[in-house]
Amino acid sequence: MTPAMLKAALIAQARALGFSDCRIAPAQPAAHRALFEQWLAEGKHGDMAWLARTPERRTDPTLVLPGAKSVILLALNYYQGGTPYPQDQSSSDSSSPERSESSEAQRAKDGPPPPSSTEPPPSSIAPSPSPPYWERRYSTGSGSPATSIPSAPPPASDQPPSTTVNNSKPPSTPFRIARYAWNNDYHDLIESKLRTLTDFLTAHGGTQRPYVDTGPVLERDFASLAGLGWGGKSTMQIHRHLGTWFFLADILTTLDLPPDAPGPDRCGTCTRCITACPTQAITAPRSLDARRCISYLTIESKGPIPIEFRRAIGDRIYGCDSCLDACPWNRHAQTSHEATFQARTTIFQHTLRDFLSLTDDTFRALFAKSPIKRIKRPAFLRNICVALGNVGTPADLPALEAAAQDEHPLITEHAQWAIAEIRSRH
Ligand code: B12
Ligand code: SF4
Ligand code: SF4
Repeated sequence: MTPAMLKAALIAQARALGFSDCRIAPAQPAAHRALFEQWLAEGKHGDMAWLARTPERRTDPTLVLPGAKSVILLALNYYQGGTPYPQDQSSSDSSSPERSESSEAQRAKDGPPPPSSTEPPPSSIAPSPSPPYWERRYSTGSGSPATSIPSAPPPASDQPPSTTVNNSKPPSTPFRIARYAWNNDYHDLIESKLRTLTDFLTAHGGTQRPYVDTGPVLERDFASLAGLGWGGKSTMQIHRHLGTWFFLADILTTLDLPPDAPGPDRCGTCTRCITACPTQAITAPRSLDARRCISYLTIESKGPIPIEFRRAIGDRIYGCDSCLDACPWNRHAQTSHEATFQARTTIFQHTLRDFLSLTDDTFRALFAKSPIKRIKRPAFLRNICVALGNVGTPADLPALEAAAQDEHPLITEHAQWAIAEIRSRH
């Protein structure tokens, strides 16, 4: 089999496994490794010491897998709509997430839709009996692409589609959890898919290392090199068809596969993500100070949340999607077919106050297989207290007063802060 044939077979397998895109970068030092090193030197990784442990390996795949020739980049769509409550999908799922206005009112604000385009789908995914979503969406039903496209995919221009993004919270959610954590942990699902691809490559003589942010690889840097989207000003990797709502996975391989070409930066003059960030964590285009990021503060940081950020966290209890919600390229995001990412009802039927009564055991049971389980009860209840401090009412005070007696000092201190915040408001 020639390298080109092997690549085509790999892409077909990736698609059959549910990946939305699969592209190849040469295994060479990361293009923006100097930026990564500077970021570490400035301490912007905060307490994530593991990021600074072996920067030379993280920026050079041949040090992770000696003899590596190619980095295979894979994208898996996890978008499940604008709200975890299916009954609310009709008002918020159609184009931009987190819209609380009717789509008609929103359209009036947005102005005309983007120009119709016949731009082809990403070239690295070749046609197959099960076409990817963008072909299905625009197909006539016979499996062949439609000649007239009813609603346009993102324009080919280097400017983002023009749209007004309503950044208010989705209807009737008493709290916000980042979409990627609405249900099961993506690592388990993606790792099993990567094993299938790795077995296939091994059978063709390759040695592989598969990762889904589980290894020292600057995934977004290699994704940009392979043309799997571009590095947005929010630092999110953006794909013309998926927006930002996809996970990245990669496989280092000793097989020499034909690389894909990088694509253009399509952020243009837009700066919506920077404006939308509640904590000004995006300190400059493509530069994020993790210590200010709500995702870091509510997930990665194990200690107390600095007072200066508590109010800005609002009702977010795990992660943050604000710079993603603000991105106009998400206007065309399509719902993922992976049912494992659909919001878990048992989590979303809770009120903020209910979470305060979780014990270690009930916490583990509620968040079994969820990424939230990883932060453990004390950090989760810390987050709940911050959210209650921001959106709670006097009715929440008895539950907070009980939490203020918790044996874990992290919970106690945040509960006391929340009580003082509610009392100062009422
Ligand atoms: C540490 C980490 C975090 C940290 C730090 C994030 C950060 N921006 O650095 C925290 C906890 C804050 C975080 C938050 C989130 N994360 Co995170 N995170 C990671 C992790 C494990 C490492 C990232 C890293 O190395 N950061 C260091 C900085 C310097 O690197 P970088 O951000 O990747 O930036 C490089 C590229 O942007 C590259 N680059 C690429 N193209 C271009 C183009 C130009 C012109 C330039 C100048 C640079 C450039 O240059 C930079 C330096 O090399 C990756 C997985 C991985 N192995 O990469 C997931 C990952 C980046 N996270 C992911 C997700 C989903 C999130 C959240 C959305 C979760 C949430 N909803 O709460 C937020 C988003 C916040 C944000 N705006 O980035 C996904 C992103 C997928 C995507 N489409 O981009 C990843 C890839 C995990 C995965 N396997 O899918 N994360
Ligand atoms: S995830 Fe939230 S806090 Fe972090 S950079 Fe994006 S908008 Fe800012
Ligand atoms: S919101 Fe940010 S990432 Fe998205 S197009 Fe605008 S500048 Fe780029």
